[in-house]
Amino acid sequence: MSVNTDLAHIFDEIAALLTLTGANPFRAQANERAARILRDMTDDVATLSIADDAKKQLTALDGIGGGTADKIIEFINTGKIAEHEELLEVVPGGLLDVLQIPGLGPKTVKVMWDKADVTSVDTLKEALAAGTIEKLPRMGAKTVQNIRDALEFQAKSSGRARLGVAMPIAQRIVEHLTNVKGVQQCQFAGSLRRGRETIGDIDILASTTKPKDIAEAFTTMAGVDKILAAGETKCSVRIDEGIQVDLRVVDDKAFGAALLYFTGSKEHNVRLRERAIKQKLRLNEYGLFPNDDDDTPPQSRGVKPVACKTEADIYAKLDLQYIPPELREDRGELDADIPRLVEVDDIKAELHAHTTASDGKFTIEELITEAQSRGYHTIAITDHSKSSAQANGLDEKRLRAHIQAIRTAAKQFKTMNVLCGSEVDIRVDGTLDYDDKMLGELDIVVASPHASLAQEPKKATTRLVAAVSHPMVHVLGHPTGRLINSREGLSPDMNAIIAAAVEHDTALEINANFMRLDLRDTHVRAAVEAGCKIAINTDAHAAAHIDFLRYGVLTGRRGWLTPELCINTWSKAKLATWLKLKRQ
Ligand code: DGT
Ligand code: CA
Ligand code: CA
Ligand code: ZN
Repeated sequence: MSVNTDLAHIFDEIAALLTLTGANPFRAQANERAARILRDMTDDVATLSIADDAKKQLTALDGIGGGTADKIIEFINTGKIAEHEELLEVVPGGLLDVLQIPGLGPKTVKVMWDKADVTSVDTLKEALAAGTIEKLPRMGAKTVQNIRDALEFQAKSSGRARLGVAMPIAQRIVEHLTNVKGVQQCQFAGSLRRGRETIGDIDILASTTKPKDIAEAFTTMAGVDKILAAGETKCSVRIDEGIQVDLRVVDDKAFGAALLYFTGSKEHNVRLRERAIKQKLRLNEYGLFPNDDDDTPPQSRGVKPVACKTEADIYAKLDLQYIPPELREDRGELDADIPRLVEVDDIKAELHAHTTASDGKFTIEELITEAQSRGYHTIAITDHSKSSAQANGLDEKRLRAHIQAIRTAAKQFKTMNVLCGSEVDIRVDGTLDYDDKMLGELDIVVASPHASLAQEPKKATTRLVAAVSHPMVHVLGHPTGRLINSREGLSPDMNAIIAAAVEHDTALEINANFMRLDLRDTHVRAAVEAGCKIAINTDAHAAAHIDFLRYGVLTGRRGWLTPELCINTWSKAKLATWLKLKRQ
């Protein structure tokens, strides 16, 4: 897989470099297409291209021409592509970093390079400071401000991987290590286990009877880019995705104590240790021990721990309820009565999903079938509204035809409650993209902001409060419009929105896509405390997106969300009744 990813990366760079040299756009597009095909491909291109008929096999793939096939074979044989190397001699490599800045495309970067001598992020910063950028053609004050914001945001967010990127990697590694001879227990810990929206590094714990074997298996596994440390109890590697992974080998009998310690957060651990001391106990990564005021660590004196095998044992001995990892942030979890939190298996309805009518990949039937196969009782089909032209949003005429098509398709699915809905744009002034008559013809309305996401906070508050207060709106979709690590989104007064949502009985969405996770955990917590209804939706455009549900659920749990407040967990009848209340 890794060769496919490496090659895709190079084809993307070739495309960008070609645009920067002012080459024919078709050449760049061909390279972009090659990158996309390589990323989507499940076969390892390295095995294809060593076959005798390599070129024939490669060109048989849709979208790969002779030139691209030659380049793939060249890369497999030599480890590089001459065209790429030649382009890098003409175009400063630093411009590729400039292209990574959100909102900056090759055309703009080319102008900056030609007219303002920008060759890297640093020279861009200098040019911004000197005021040369805003004098460039077609470069308004707003664009310049956007570049400044993006640079600042990038500096703040650098170095943390998104939850949905880190999670599959960690699961793959845990599975790999679990199969190594001698391994007794293996689990990921750290911020990933707590379900944070971004992850600094991946922490993995294992116990084993053969420490050398697991260290060997870990440092030689596929995807390791660099070994940072390789000891018997701790190994660290950097993997191809640029993420650091730490493996700690711990004593099987005290696995729970180690898991508790390395799950953190650090602040939660501090609270637990304080509590232990008050109870004449002492907590560390080896266990919970009697506190005998001897400075030498108890485990090295053979002192028998009070608890160490499981986390549950330790919480119990500290007279605490078991605290789920998602709550371990020192946000009052030691002093609260912890409710039963929402779980993935509780979810029985998807209330925000797209079909080919707008920008989704599903037909109506495919989407309903997918929801049915997940054991859901309800699926809402919510394609985009007319203002989202880039997403092929529907005008009234197309929407009415779509409603008819959905009603017809739904007849084949007797047990499913299929809802005709819309993800209607919240315009910049808070008005909606369809009139009340049109909205009234829909079973469910998810109102979301898509454009003007750099709006000042006061205006954003007014805009979103108007949307949640609208009598036809059931759910406020991805309320801030942020994209993790790439776009800040709106910064409204969330308490005002929550208050309006409670007053008008509108649900706020946790968009489960790991790029969004919007509402974020802290907003969910505030909403839950106010008794606000919450929807967890995947906003699925394709089948794989439905699996993002878990990230939404993790975010909900971090916000102390119970099944009662999460409308996607309700029974078919209860949900249907609530939806109809807004149609009376
Ligand atoms: P990250 O990686 O920045 O997203 O956040 P974490 O929470 O995964 O932090 P990390 O990887 O530095 O350490 C993993 C856990 O190990 C952390 O949550 C708690 C524990 N830990 C690490 N260093 C300390 C420490 O100095 N004191 C305490 N009490 N715990 C620590
Ligand atoms: Ca970590
Ligand atoms: Ca770590
Ligand atoms: Zn959507």
